[in-house]
Amino acid sequence: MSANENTDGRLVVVSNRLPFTLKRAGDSGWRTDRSTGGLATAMGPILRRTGGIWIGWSGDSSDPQDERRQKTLKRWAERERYFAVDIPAETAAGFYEGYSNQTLWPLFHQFPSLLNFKPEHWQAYREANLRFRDVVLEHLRPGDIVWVHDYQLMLLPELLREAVPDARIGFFLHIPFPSSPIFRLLPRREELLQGLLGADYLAFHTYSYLQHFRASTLRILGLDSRMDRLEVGGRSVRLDALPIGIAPREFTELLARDAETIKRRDELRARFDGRRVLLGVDRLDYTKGIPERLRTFRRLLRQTPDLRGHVVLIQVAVPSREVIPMYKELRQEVDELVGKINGEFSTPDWTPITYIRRGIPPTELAALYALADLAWVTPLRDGLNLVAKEYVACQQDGAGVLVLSEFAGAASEMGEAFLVNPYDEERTAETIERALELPADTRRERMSALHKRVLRNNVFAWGDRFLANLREAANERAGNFSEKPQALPVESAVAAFQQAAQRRLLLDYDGTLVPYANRPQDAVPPAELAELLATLAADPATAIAVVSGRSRHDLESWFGEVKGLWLAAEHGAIMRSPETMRWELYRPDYTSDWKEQVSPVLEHFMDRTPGSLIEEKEFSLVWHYRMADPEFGEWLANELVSNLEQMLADTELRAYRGQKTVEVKPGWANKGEVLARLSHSAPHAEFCLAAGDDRTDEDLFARLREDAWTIHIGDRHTRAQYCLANSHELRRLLTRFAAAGRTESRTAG
Ligand code: ADQ
Repeated sequence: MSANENTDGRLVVVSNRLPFTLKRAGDSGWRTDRSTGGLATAMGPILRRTGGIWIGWSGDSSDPQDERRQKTLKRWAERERYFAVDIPAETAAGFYEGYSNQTLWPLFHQFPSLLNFKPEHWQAYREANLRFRDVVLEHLRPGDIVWVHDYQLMLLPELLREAVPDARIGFFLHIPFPSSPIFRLLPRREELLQGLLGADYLAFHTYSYLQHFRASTLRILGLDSRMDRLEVGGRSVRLDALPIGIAPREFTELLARDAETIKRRDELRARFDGRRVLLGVDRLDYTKGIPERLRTFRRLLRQTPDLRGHVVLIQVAVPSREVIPMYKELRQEVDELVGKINGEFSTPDWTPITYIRRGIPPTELAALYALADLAWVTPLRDGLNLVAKEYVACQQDGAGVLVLSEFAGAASEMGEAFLVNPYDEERTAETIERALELPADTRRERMSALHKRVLRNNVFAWGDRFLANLREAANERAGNFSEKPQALPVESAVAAFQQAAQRRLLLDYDGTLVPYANRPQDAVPPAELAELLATLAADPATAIAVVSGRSRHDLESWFGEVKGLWLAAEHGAIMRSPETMRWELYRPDYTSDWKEQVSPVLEHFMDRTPGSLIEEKEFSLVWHYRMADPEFGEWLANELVSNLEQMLADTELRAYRGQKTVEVKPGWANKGEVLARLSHSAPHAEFCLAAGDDRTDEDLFARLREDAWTIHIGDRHTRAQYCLANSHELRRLLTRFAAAGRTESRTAG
């Protein structure tokens, strides 16, 4: 069985850590610590259903030869199907504390000044990714689906793809993807992007991360993409925004049925009776905005004396990554701030901040979430933030308030929260004060909308969607894209042409029927080309169309006299049928008002690029840079497309990279659409051939039947089944067709 068949296959989850952690238990042996959390909860049922496995680092790098250690890991494998990757201590340090958490983490969270890069950390990162690859390969079976998680394993998709070209691979990034000017600062940025592009399906929490990723692949690798896909190495990579959810019942069940949780909640309620409880729950990480929160709280108490004695902030912070100096400093800073604020405001019967610096068990956490009047979730930057969702899940019929940072990915789907900019401590304090004063009904209304959404968009729905999309993407790749098109078997093509009673030929112009010229106006067809097309078009059994991005004026002046020839100009936005000889608009209501806004942008690029020029057509504007310095031209073209994409995001216009061009045109002006309108000519054509050389022709190839002869001119990656080296070869083929048509009509006559 091939890995591409649409079978359900086993799921192979790969993440830095397993749901289990291996810990030394004194001299007596080894202990297994279990970590809970949405991902483990969500993957559990899917892994059981698919007979799947989970691969990750054990968390320990000491004594791999120790027998008792090996026994423990063997037990994990047998009982849970968790397979541990062993990483030597030095590699683990460079990989985890080094490149992952001192290079990628700060940069991806928009803290470039905290970036610390060492070449040996990069080596360790690569080495660790290779070790993960080896363990995956050890277990991978045909038909399996591999789901790689997060920033520690960004090289893994490509490493797997090289080893098993038809593997089905998905990747989910749990942290933000930074904007491209920031991503560009990253040492080894190219390798990371290439690593990710080994996947069939790449998903992020939000559309803005996805956009940032696209901008980076465009600017750094020069790869053009659409919103939901990118083509690379003859493969298609599907892109998506898919925010993770939580397993709400992990919390709601505790509150509904677990005696200990209910008791704890009631105790806490009694203890804080008459006071409003504000709650922060975070890993102790500089991205979570804890000092900013504490300072904001201090400001609140300073400016509103009435609140003193009536509010408390419970801040729970679990220490993490403590070997990294930054984290140690943060811990100190938070300790000091809490001390100062409590020192400044405490009274014998009230302490403003209750600070818990450790992880707390789920029962306690659920009780706190149910208790809190306000959850204060204000990271400076956060991929998504699960705490926001966990709090909302515990507020069934509650009147709790969620104050959420606009820089948390969760903000993009939690519009009913009170969104704040955590750097603006003054306004955040105001928002908190205002939120606390709102009538309970208003608070309940906002919370209820959030609550329903958190329950519905849960982690199970997320996992199912990820896997369904990944399967679809992998199947599509296997089906649609030939890794390399074959050289056209010319004799077979001529024979098929000759035997067919009806034929249809769709031919691009520039780069296909004629070679490119430096200036578009110089690519004039030689007289024999018009004659050749005329000979082909004269045969009633053959419908033939020139389908070009050129203006109707160009096509008309070159081929206007050729009888029987279809002309499709501006990528099909306007067509002329050989019967009526009239040009017809695809969208009669089209207006070109948009050009006023887009022109200045293109002009700006033209001014910066000696040798480049702008061409205006009815439906599009094109920036040509064929004569510009090649590298500079490519670099600017990437930048231009990226700027235009942001500018045109809400319009029907799109920016496309062609052969040394950037073209802005309506999305519906596309060659794929031409086909529908041609179908009444030669409706029963058994022989259908399309030839083209650039991206716009791929739309046409994608729409054609599987038995069509799709021919790419050149050597780029393509959907086409066949290729020819250049326009001369294509014209030679067409000349053979013309001759074959004549022989046949002589025979018939
Ligand atoms: P994290 O950075 O770990 O996750 P977050 O999404 O808030 O951030 O998840 C933290 C988890 O730890 C929550 O489930 C929370 O309940 C728990 N937790 C935090 N402090 C605790 C404490 N003191 N005691 C017990 N439990 C505590 C990364 C990304 C996020 C993204 C997730 C999931 O950084 O942006 O939301 O992955 O994709």
